[in-house]
Order: sequence, then structure tokens, then C-alpha cells
Amino acid sequence: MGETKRFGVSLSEQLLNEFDKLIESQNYSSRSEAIRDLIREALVHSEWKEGNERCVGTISLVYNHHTRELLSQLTSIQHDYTDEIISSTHIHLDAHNCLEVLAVSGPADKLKEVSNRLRSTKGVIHAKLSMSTTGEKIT
Ligand code: NI
Repeated sequence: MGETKRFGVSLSEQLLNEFDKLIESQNYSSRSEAIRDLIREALVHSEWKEGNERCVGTISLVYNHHTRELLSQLTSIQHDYTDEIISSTHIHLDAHNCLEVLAVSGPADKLKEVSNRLRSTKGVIHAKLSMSTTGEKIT
């Protein structure tokens, strides 16, 4: 992280009041920290839009393991992405449902592809790709 710079922001009183209410409800201790997080969020969004940037994230999947062929299909898809899936955790939620969390790293387009293939598999109840960052450019 380089030197900290200060800059002024002009905005309407109404917008500032709404912003202050929002960040208070989210437990921010200062406007600066809230604004830093908004900027980071925009930069992460941009990294994922680039397509070929190296990104990291998680994919969570919830499914009923009794669904016919589902487990083997999900495993087969995951074996097509051994470079991108760097970790996986399987949690048995109850007698029927499972939660699987995959940590993924690689080009954004490839990570979206694996997420889409898993989500669209018949029998998957819910799937979510959480887009994060390597943190290399964002501090
Ligand atoms: Ni299970």
C-alpha cells in the first residue's frame, strides 16, 4: 500500500444524509472506510468484467444428494476444472441436503463457466458465485 492521499467530495446534503444513515446501519466507523469499500467493490467488479484477469471467489451449491445421477454429474464437471477449483468442502446439512463450497481461482470467464455449469445441473437447489479478488491491486 502506497502513501495515503486525501480528496474532497462534493454532493448534495440529501445524498450525504442517506449515505450516513446507510453506513451507520452497516456499522462503519467513518465515511472514509465506507467509501474505500465502495471503491474496492467497483474495482473487483471491473476485474471480473475483464474476463481474462486472474480472479478468486467461492461457489456455494445446495442440493439433495438423493437426486439421481446428480453427485456423479457434479463431480464430473468439477474434474473438468482441476486448475480452477483449488479447494472444496462438503457439508451434510441434514438427511437429504448437502452444502458444497468450492474455492476457485483463475480467469473470470472460466470461473463463471464452471459456476454456470454447476448451477444449471438438474437437481441443484441453489448455487451462488461470490466474486472476490486476489487483493494484488486492491489494498
Ligand atoms: Ni452430503
